Amino acid sequence: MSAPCAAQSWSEAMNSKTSTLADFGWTPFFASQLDPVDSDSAVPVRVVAVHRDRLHVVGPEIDTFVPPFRQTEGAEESTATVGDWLLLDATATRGHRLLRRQSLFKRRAAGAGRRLQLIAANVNTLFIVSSCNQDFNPARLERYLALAREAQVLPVVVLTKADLAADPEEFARAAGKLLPGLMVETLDARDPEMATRLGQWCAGGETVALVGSSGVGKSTLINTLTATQAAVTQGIREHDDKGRHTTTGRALHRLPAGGWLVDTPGMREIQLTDVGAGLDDVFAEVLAIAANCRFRDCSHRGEPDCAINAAILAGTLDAGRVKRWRKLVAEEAHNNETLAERHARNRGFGKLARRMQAEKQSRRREK
Ligand SMILES: Nc1nc2c(ncn2[C@@H]2O[C@H](COP(=O)(O)OP(=O)(O)OP(=O)(O)O)[C@@H](O)[C@H]2O)c(=O)[nH]1
Ligand SMILES: [Mg+2]
Ligand SMILES: [Zn+2]
Repeated sequence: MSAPCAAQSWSEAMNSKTSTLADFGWTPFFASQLDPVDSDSAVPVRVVAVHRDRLHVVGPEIDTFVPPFRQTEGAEESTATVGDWLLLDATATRGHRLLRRQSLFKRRAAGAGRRLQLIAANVNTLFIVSSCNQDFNPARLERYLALAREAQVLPVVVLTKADLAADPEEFARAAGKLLPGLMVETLDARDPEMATRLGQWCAGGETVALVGSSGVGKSTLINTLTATQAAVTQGIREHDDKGRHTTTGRALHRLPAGGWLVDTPGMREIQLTDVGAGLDDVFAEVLAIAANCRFRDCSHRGEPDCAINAAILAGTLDAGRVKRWRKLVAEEAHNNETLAERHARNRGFGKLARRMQAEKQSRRREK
């Protein structure tokens, strides 16, 4: 399984000559996708960075560049992205098959066409970072939770600046209420000890990503998590395929604990779009109650026999949570409305307005 190696091979960076596929995040889920015919000749590699004209892929004893890869012509979602597992062909110089993903962060670009952007695949855990201060905001956390659910990634809420708060546990309790079984950690992001606290999600073969608003301590966390491998965050010199040296930032960073950290601009800019199913998950208890409203299309704004209203009055459902749910559902619907649908709706409205205008005029003539 040898291939042209870069100046500083990835396996060297891994500090071990006996690295296994599992160190790179390989699991039985991926192994089960190999055909018997594949398993002898296939070379599984993980995509650690996507450049315009090539993919940086690594695996045990392999660290190389291959051309961009799309499994199915015309299917954007089948384009290899950061974190993907790709089978190389027998020459180990180009992709041959993209393995099915365990999870996927994607987003629709704003504007006409709303092009699909793939952000990261096969992430296990999403650290949702907020602080024990005025940044703490249940609505924002719920958005990120919906995003994690939609992507099929385990969310963990990381509340930084615990050292500055009078009662950090108060924030942890509030966060814990947002989703049954939600894991919440409060910590000082600058404290090297916290790497141990987050260790279980950063261990060998695990892949983590971070989201959170500006100033909450994402960079601080990354620095603390990667402290003993400062070089990794600075980008490592590599040969490009023409033999020259270039310095490229990797999107997937190796953590000293053995895991992988996603650090791409896309992840930093991710917003809430296309998360319908994720929203239903995060607000499952609200949906369960709404199922008991008398009207299927109840807007829970004072209709008779509204179960949501009743639950709020009975004190079993938080009115703030219902408000946030309604807002997110409306936003989601707006985001997902295609341009064509928006035009159709506007046209429909125009037609209705014209018809009403015409009727009004004919009534006037009749008088
Ligand atoms: N006391 C204390 N300060 C922290 C903690 N976490 C972050 N900070 C400080 O908060 C400031 C902002 O932290 P950053 O790590 O730059 O925040 P960020 O999330 O990367 O922000 P953006 O890059 O703008 O998105 C820095 O001055 C950090 O030193 C913490 O847990 N405790
Ligand atoms: Mg930062
Ligand atoms: Zn209702």
